[in-house]
Amino acid sequence: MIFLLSVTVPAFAFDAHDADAAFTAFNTNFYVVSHDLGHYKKNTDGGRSDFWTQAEQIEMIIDAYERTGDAPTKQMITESINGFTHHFGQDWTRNKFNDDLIWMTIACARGYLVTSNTAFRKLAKHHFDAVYQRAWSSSLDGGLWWTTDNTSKNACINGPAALAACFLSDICADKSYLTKAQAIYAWERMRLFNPNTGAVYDNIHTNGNIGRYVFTYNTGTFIGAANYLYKLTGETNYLNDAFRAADFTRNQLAHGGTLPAYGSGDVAGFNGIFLRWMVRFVNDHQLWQQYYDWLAGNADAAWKVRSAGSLAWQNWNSPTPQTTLDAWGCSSAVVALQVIPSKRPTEK
Ligand code: 7K2
Repeated sequence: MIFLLSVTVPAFAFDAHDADAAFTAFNTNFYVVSHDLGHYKKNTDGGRSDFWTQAEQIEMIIDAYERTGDAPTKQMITESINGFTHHFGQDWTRNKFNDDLIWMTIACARGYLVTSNTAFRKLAKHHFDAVYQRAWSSSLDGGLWWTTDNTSKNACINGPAALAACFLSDICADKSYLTKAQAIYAWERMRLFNPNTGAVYDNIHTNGNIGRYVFTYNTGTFIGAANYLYKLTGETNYLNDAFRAADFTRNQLAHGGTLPAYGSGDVAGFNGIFLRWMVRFVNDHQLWQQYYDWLAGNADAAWKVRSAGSLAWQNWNSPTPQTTLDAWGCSSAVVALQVIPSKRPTEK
């Protein structure tokens, strides 16, 4: 019976109802709330998503809210940030991963923007400041260390931190954060970005060795930071960088089609992060003619692999298996359906 169900899921193109259905199914399977404290499970068997994947799933809720403006979704943003601080505390600096703190900083800054809850802004400011203080150094000509072990400077901290500083410049009305955002971005561009190809390399070790592999979450946050810095400064060089990284992702990482089929673990949700910042860039500059077909093709591919229960895992080339599924892996498809418009927007 389960076998029959699994082969009779129709393969329709996605529409706005599908975006609702994807978010609802995800929450049915993974969301836990009690006493107004929310969190996402680790997988369909239970557990709890860890620090940074929990933070990124809060961003997914914010993506859904930004699409619909639904009051229950807004409530979930508050519940899940409160659930996070109930579990991890109000000060996260015992966690040695600077990137972890910054992912949640971005979630809190965005959470503040949509709820006006100043406690969320305070969390964002406190943790950005703590990371900047402990992680910026002149070693390797600047940039932020990935962890407090100070052994490498990675794209996964510098791109998100540049973004976080842009958000803080806005929400704290404090231009010193813009200065920091520009410095962090300039360092990442100098050390980890290849302006000829658009590649955003993963990291540089203290010995100068560069990890030249490129993940979609790193091109995504680089595009997000470049786009935000353009918005705050009007400098067109930032936009040129964003185009380069976008085209590298489309042409080299996705080969013009479906984003990479990542395995399980931390990598499983990388494409959702890419799409969130990529679509923001496309929308801000009305680049739909250039990118809509590719983006919508990805949302379509993500939705087509869904299970009978409407969960879609992270490999958008292959049907979602009837096994234990990780929430983090299933979150990329949900993000795709929230941020990519189901109808081609008419360019303004
Ligand atoms: O090596 C870093 C990064 O440069 C690389 O892109 C990814 C690939 O792996 C790590 S970042 C993953 C960490 C995030 N913070 C929480 C840690 O548990 C996790 O290892 O996946």
